[in-house]
Amino acid sequence: MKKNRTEKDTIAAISTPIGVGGLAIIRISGLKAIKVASKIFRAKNKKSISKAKSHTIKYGHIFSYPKNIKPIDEVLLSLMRGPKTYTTEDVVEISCHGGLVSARVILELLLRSGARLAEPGEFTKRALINGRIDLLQAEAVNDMVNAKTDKSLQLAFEHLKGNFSSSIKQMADGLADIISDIEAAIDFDSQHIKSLNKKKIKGNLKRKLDTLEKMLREADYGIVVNEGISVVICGKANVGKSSLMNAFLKTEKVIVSPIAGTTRDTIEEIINIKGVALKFIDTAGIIKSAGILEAKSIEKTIESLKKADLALLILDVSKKITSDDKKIMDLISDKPHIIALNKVDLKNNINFKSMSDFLNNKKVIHISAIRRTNLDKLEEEILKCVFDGHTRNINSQMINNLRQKELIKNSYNALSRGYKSLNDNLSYEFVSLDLREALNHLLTITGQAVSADILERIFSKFCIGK
Ligand SMILES: Nc1nc2c(ncn2[C@@H]2O[C@H](COP(=O)(O)OP(=O)(O)OP(=O)(O)O)[C@@H](O)[C@H]2O)c(=O)[nH]1
Ligand SMILES: [Mg+2]
Repeated sequence: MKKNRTEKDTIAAISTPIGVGGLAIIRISGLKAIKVASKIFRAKNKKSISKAKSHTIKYGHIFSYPKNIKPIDEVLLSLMRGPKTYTTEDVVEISCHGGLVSARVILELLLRSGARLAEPGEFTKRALINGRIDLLQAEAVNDMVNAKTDKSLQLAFEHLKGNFSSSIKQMADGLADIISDIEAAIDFDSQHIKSLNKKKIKGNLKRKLDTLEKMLREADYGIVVNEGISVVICGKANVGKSSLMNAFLKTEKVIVSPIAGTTRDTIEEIINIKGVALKFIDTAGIIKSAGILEAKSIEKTIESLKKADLALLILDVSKKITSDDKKIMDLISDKPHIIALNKVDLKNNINFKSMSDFLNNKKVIHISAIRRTNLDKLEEEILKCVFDGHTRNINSQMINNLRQKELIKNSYNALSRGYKSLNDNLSYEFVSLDLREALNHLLTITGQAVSADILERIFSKFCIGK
């Protein structure tokens, strides 16, 4: 990867969340990191930091720049000279008092002193471009920051440690060796081609196919653990959507009432179920002949339905199915969905026949939100809807996003074609073409062969300061 001009700039950003807190950290990286910091920092011992030893912490004050008369904050400054730093460049981190003002003022002073504001993920991007980490590890940095459950953190950390990268690189190296043997033989003569050990090559490719196949088998689980699932709780007014939300949360967080149309805004909460982060979205119920306010709420419900991974349709077993229920059935029919029949503690009045078209032998979970009946079954069904439902042990070769899954799938398919060509005794030229394609997909996973726009897409998901 080539460095462009802006990658030579010295960058700065606040690395901690904006808001009230004990401490805030401002990070600076680049050729002039120490020079820029020295313009606004005065150590208590009055020594300049420009000659300070690497990996040391200095106590002192921040002064405004260019007129450095009055101290602004009392800080600790960590000074790290490249290459043993996060970005491999010179890095300075200033720990100041948390809160809304201090870090922002210090950042402004740094920008005035010659640094430029970092783009989202730019520190990590530099670590990647400077070869300290690969693309899988860069993705893992973001996954660590965004982890919502202990399992997603564990999986991200496996990737960050580089074990997944090593497996992929090992496989890519092995494949490159086979390709070079085959291509060298092709370049010589038929005698050399005959001397290729086809049985050994086939055995080797088969082992690689098995490894890739196992990765693909576990991929959906890894992706769900990493990214979570969004589940929209929908249904007509008063069926008990908010009561179910509260039952999942084990608190009376959402307002519940016997009046139809209680919930107006969508309400989101994350719940950890077997290590998977389920984002439940409680929505306004659909009501016929709604007024302006209800109509706006229903618009929001429809919006959430579009975005969610899964719809959880709640029906009231004590009432007859109405056109409002049917309207929601229409809305979710093309989306993965689960049907829950609520209020099973009450008398059954529901007329299943009127919705037999929609039901079409689908599984229906009988629940009572108020009595917390069968919530475990409902949770199980939700997990089954997005992967096979079996929780697994996290391992270092587990795919955790769609990009990786697609590339592993493409690599697997190309390798399968190459393997088949060998079996069918086709010319080695065909075999090597497919193996080259498989290799290229593997190299894209770790970022050894990846385009600038893909990198941009990946880093745009990062926060500033990481
Ligand atoms: N008997 C019984 N009543 C329930 C159950 N779940 C909810 N209810 C009652 O049904 C009424 C409506 O509950 P909500 O949770 O507010 O219903 P909702 O679907 O969120 O309604 P809207 O926000 O108006 O769309 C309340 O009086 C709840 O106490 C249940 O499992 N059994
Ligand atoms: Mg409600």
